[in-house]
Amino acid sequence: MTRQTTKGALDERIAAAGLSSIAEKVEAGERLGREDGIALYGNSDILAVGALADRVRTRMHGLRAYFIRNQHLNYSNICVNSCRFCAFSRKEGQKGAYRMDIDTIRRKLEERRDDPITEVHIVGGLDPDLPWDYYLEMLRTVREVRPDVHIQAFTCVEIAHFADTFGRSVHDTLVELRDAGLGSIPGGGAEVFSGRIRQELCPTKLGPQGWLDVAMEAHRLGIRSNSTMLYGHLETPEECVDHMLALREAQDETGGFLTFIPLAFHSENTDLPGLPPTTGFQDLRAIAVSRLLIDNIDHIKSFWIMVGTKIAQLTLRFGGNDIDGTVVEEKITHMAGAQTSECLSVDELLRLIRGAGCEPVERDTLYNVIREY
Ligand code: V47
Ligand code: SF4
Repeated sequence: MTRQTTKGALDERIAAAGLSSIAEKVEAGERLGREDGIALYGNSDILAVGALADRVRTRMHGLRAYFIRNQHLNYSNICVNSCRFCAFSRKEGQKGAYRMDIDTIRRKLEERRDDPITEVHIVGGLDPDLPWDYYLEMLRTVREVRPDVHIQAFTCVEIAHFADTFGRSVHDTLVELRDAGLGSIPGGGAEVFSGRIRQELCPTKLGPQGWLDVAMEAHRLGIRSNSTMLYGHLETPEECVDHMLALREAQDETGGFLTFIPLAFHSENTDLPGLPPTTGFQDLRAIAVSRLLIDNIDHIKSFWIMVGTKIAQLTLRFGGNDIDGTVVEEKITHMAGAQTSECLSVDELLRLIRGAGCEPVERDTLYNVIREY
């Protein structure tokens, strides 16, 4: 079949799915609205929705698919909050609680000193007993052991916790962290911005405006950050669309978000037991709709740890252009029952990307190209 006929067949499919007017906007590069987002969420023809998202993805990135060599470090799971979706956090003294001292962190980094990673990704609980110096020391230690790696550390929620606990402004907190080695901020803690969901699942957590304020303050200081959305629990399509649009609006103002990552909820060991795992359709839809709605964040990433390698591979032709990286030692999803391995080799990442008909590109945290394969 010629390329033209394939396109014709796809157009017919998109029309049959009732998506012609959205497709026209997509072709014209016109911004989609809230109603479009809701219609896309409600459309059961995932191939048609995915085809539209793939058009945008190929327009922006061709067939390039990014990955990174990184190491994750979850330094403490002791947390003042008790988010109902979280299986990772513990109270001090509770079974399974842990806190890494600086020597342990140093050892974990040294164990992988010979791996050519370009990023250390650090996330933890809101530990009430760690002093401010601990965080600065942690960053300095990473810099000392691996002077060349980019440190992506501390979600907006952790940064707001530091500011509150240590009596500093968010601005000063960020400046001190940056001076100690912080390069950028991971996207966690955004969850779903809906007030209803926050009340139900994480009432004491930093709210949506607080999360956005920290991210935007960081952007104004030149510190880039990621963004996320936790889905597959109690959220509605409307709440997901509103979440994506709030991120789009913030991005219009600062341009500081590097990527958007939908995070698939895992219910095991959480206070939401029995919620089924997300389906393949849900995972693909979150990627596709986000690619179509969030037109100003360059990259859409699927986190293979959460959706599994098979779905992560599919997302590359449903709007996604990044499948994260080698990872190593992820705790947050595994404590919630994720069955995925804790690391992937570069060969496996290359095989997944090539198998999807895409071109592997190794990147650094800021999406500078390290190597094209
Ligand atoms: O904020 C918590 C989520 C986030 C569960 O920036 C859960 O590249 C699924 O920040 N099932 C923290 N998800 C992780 C995070 C992250 C992860 C991957 C990539 C990036 C990035 C950042 O994990 C939390 C929350 O949204 N989470 N519990 C759970 N049971
Ligand atoms: Fe604490 Fe984060 Fe878990 Fe909430 S999601 S309980 S803030 S570690």
